[in-house]
Amino acid sequence: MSQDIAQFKKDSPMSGTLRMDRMSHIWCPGCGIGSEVNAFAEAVKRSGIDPDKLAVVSGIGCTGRVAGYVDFDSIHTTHGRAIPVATGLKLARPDMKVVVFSGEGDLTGIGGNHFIHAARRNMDIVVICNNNFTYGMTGGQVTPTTPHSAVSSTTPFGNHEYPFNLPFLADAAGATYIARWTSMHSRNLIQSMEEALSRKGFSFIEIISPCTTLYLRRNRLGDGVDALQFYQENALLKHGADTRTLDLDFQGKITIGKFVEKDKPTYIEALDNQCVKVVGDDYELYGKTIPEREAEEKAEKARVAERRAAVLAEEEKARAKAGVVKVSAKIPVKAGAKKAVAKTTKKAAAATTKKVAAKTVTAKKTTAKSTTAKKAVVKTAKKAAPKAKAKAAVKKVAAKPATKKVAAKPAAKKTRK
Ligand SMILES: Cc1ncc(C[n+]2csc(CCOP(=O)(O)OP(=O)(O)O)c2C)c(N)n1
Ligand code: SF4
Ligand SMILES: [Mg+2]
Repeated sequence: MSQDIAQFKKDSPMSGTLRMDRMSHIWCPGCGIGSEVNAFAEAVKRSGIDPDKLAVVSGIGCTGRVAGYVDFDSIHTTHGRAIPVATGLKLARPDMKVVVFSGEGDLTGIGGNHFIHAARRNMDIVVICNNNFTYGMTGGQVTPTTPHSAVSSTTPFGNHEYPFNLPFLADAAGATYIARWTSMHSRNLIQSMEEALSRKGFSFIEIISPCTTLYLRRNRLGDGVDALQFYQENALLKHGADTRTLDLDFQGKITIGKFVEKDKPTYIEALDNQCVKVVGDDYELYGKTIPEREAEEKAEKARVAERRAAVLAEEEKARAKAGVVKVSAKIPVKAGAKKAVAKTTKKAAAATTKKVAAKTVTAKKTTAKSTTAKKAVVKTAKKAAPKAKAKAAVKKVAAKPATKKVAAKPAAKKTRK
């Protein structure tokens, strides 16, 4: 490695969360996995979680390679077994945040049984599922989510099976946090991953993602950029949507958002409750009583909050320096809440515009005495006006839902030979 590249890797904003020494990665150009990993690294950084208390488990597949690129403890385990390995890890180290990052084939094909039982138990893990509708690594075979009629190497005349609606599957099985995004929705993804990392219980995030080399090419859907444009034009934001309505058709609309967020005792909490009933308050897990473990948890939570506040303050400083407006907020589950956020953001935008305008007027009043001063004021006012407009525009964008309802771009045509 040349000295320059070594320095570049060392200076990368991702070093510390991603293993820059292992770059470049194996993923194809346009594949969605890279941006998802980037979003994950960003979410971890912002979450305030101690990197030494985070573990990532992946199964086999292109997505399974994620475990090899994160700079946390990680396990690249066997096909379909990411969830049982993560479960074992969580039971052995309840103080750790355990994340599964795997493909839909790994998680819901060969690993489907583990998936539903971990959700049923409300196992305290975060499951991030890269859903590219195909077994990417092994040559583009049909998976449990391949849309009806899509072409794959094992369904050359079109898939005749009915695909899983993953959010509904997770919901029916008992998951307590469920969201779906596409690999294009980086900002939502970061927020959603941050939320999932900061809560307890089985959290499931599905990410619709392009497998450019096998799925897109085989279905004549263009390249990675075409896929992102398709997501942009066909994603419908619907927080709190009924998970039964989230089926995906071949090149149809993609409902995205946070659909479920609820509290329920986790597997370990339910076990604790049961054991206290049987053994009494002397019950211990790993030599610690429940109040002792709760105290430790509380102390760790305070440390996480402190680290998070420091990271956000740094970000705020950088934003202020660059003149960028803050847009982050907790994702609302209901559409009504979303409207409220939009309203508040719009109000804030109007207030900022007024403030800037007022500043300009004050400057005019106080300094416009001499002709040169007047000239300077005109200059300032001219400068301030587009700035105010730009600021208002940025806020306006923030106030809009992350995606717009756009008239369906004709689905990229699937022509078969
Ligand atoms: C027990 C077992 N069966 C089959 C395989 C072959 N195999 C490796 S990866 C893979 C598919 C992975 O698909 P997915 O999870 O969707 O990940 P992607 O490559 O699409 O990211 C299969 C079938 C294996 N490694 N082990
Ligand atoms: S084969 Fe598909 S899933 Fe695998 S890296 Fe390439 S584009 Fe991504
Ligand atoms: Mg896949």
